[in-house]
Amino acid sequence: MLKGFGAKLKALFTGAKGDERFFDELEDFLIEGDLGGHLAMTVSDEVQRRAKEGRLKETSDYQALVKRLLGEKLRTMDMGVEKDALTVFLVLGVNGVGKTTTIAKLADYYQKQGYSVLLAAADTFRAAAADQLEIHSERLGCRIVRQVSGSDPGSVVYDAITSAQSRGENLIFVDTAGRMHNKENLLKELAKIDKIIKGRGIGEAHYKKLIVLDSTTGQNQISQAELFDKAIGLDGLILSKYDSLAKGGALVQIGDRLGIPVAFVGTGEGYGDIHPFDKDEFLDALVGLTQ
Ligand SMILES: Nc1nc2c(ncn2[C@@H]2O[C@H](COP(=O)(O)OP(=O)(O)O)[C@@H](O)[C@H]2O)c(=O)[nH]1
Ligand SMILES: [Mg+2]
Repeated sequence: MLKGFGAKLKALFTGAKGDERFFDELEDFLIEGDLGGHLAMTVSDEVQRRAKEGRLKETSDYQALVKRLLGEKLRTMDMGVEKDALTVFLVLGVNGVGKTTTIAKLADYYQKQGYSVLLAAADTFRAAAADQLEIHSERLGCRIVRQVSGSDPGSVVYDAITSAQSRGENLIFVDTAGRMHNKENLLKELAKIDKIIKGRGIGEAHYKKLIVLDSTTGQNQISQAELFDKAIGLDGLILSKYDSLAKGGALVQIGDRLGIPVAFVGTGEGYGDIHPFDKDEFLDALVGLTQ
């Protein structure tokens, strides 16, 4: 996994350094690490430039440079939530990426910090979706707002916000459909939900649109996210299934291409398997600065 990549990168820097072949090898290695051709070339060229200037001496100088170059491509975001206001997290993404599971994990994460959490079952397109969310709400001991399958997702969101406002709850997670009869329908529906949330008086500071991306599916995730971003605008992304990901470079590539900050990383199916994205720790592991 990540460690293997970092260890190999470190070994590469420890070995032959100066010749042309080394920089080709470095570029190939970065491509294999899922950084994508463009980023791999940029990084390898910059390493070559600095090496020729004689500014890279130790193995750790190489690692630190790559860390810095990749770090420029990744943004993080503050996912702190105010206790005396209502915050809404609208969770988006195509079917199967892990939206519902991620919501359950985040509900647990914030509940443990003392927040009151409400789940809104706005994926009314799939009959089983609200049931899946309800099972989580029972296990976690938090409230859920749901309606019969096929009902208007916007109305679920409206109900949820009204209900949370009257009870003074802190945090709503809105579970959304990842698929409808067609893409236009889905995006239109999401735009409607977005309008309802704003219309209920939830200001920008208390409203985050988060897309869940399945880290095992790579490239086509990027175009999907771009579509959602264009339709309603994204504030952050959550990488799911990071436990099954072979290489960490994909995250850098996704962050670079989308320019959207990384909020959380999901690393398994259990409630505890979600972590705020720690850029420094991630990059240290990626370039082999931690063992
Ligand atoms: N290994 C792993 N599996 C995950 C993770 N997040 C979600 N899953 C699994 O991915 C599948 C789809 O998740 P679900 O939440 O139903 O996706 P949704 O359609 O986007 O709501 C389920 O089998 C989840 O258990 C993760 O971080 N790691
Ligand atoms: Mg779901």
